[in-house]
Amino acid sequence: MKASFSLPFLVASYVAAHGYVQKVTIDGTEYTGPAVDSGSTDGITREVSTQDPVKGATNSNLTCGPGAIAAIQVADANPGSSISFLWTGASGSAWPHNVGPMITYMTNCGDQSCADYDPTGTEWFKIEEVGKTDGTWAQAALMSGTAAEVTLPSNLAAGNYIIRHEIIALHNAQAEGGAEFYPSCTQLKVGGSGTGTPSDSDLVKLPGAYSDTDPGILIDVYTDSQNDSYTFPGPAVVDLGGDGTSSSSRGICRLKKHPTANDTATLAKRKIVASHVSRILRGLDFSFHRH
Ligand SMILES: *[C@@H]1O[C@H](CO)[C@@H](O)[C@H](O)[C@H]1NC(C)=O
Ligand SMILES: *[C@@H]1O[C@H](CO)[C@@H](O)[C@H](O)[C@H]1NC(C)=O
Ligand SMILES: *[C@@H]1O[C@H](CO)[C@@H](O)[C@H](O)[C@H]1NC(C)=O
Ligand SMILES: [Cu+2]
Repeated sequence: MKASFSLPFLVASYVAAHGYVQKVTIDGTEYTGPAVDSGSTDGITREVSTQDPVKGATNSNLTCGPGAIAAIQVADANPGSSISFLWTGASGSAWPHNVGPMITYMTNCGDQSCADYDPTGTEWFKIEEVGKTDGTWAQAALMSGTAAEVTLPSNLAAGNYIIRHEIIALHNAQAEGGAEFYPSCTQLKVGGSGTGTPSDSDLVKLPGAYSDTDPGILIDVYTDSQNDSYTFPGPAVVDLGGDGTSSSSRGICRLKKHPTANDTATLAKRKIVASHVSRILRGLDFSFHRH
C-alpha cells in the first residue's frame, strides 16, 4: 500500500490545509466568523491573519493565534454553558488533522469588556483537555464536521472572559518544533451566580506554559497508537468547585462520532509519516504537509 502512490506527485499537488474556528455555538446560538484575514472585527471570535499554525512554544502568536485582532462583540454565557467550536479550513473545507489534543483555557478580562482587552501576558487557567480513547484522538471527529464541545465550569464566577480553544496537531511532532499550535480566542460575558475563581497555582501564561520539549509536544504519535496515555502540556485542569464533574470528562462523552478510528489505526500501523495520508487514501483531497 505504501508504494502505491508517488511521493513527488503528492508534494507537487500540495495545498495548504490548516484551519481556524469558523463558528462558535453557545447554548444553541450560533456566531459565525470573522473569516481568516478578512480584516473584519465583526463577531465574538478574534480574527486570525492566516489559517497556518503557530510554530514554536514561545511564539507570541500562541496567545490567540496568528496576528489575532480583537472582535467587537461579546457573547453571553453562563456557568455550565455548552460551547462548541467548529474548526474548518479557511475555504470551508474540512479540518485536515486527526492526531493531537484539544485544550481549553480561560482568562478574566477584569471589569472591561473582552472586546477591549489586550491579552498579551495575561494569565490563563485550563478548563478542559481531551486526548484519545481506544487509539483515536477526539480531534479526529473534526474531520467529518463535528464541532468540538466544551462545557463551562459549573461554578465559574460571573465576569468577562476570553475562552481560548486550542488544537495541537502532532502529525509532525516527532521533530522538535514540529508541533502545530492552533489557538483561538472567543470573547464572553459570563453571568450567573457561580463562586469559583482559579487560584494562583492554576494560572499560566501563553506563551509561557509550554516548552518545545514537553512530552506532549515533542512526541512520535505513530508509535504505540493504541496506548491512550498522553501527557498534556500546561497546567492541570482547574477545579472551581460545584458539582464535582470535570468538564474534561463531559467533553469526551459529547464527542459521539469517531469516523476516522480505522484511519488512525491503519496509519499508525503502517508507520507512514505523511500527515494527510488517511485523507488521501479516502480520496478526499491531496493535502500534504512538508516541514
Ligand atoms: C505572528 O503572526 C503574524 C501573522 O501571521 C506574523 O506576521 C508574525 O510574524 C508572527 N509572529 C511570530 C513571532 O511568528
Ligand atoms: C503507555 O505508555 C506509557 C508511557 O510510555 C507507559 O508507561 C504505559 O505502560 C503504557 N501502557 C500500556 C498499556 O502499554
Ligand atoms: C474498522 O475496520 C474493520 C476491519 O476492516 C471493520 O470490521 C470495522 O467495522 C471498522 N470499524 C469502523 C468503526 O469503521
Ligand atoms: Cu495543518
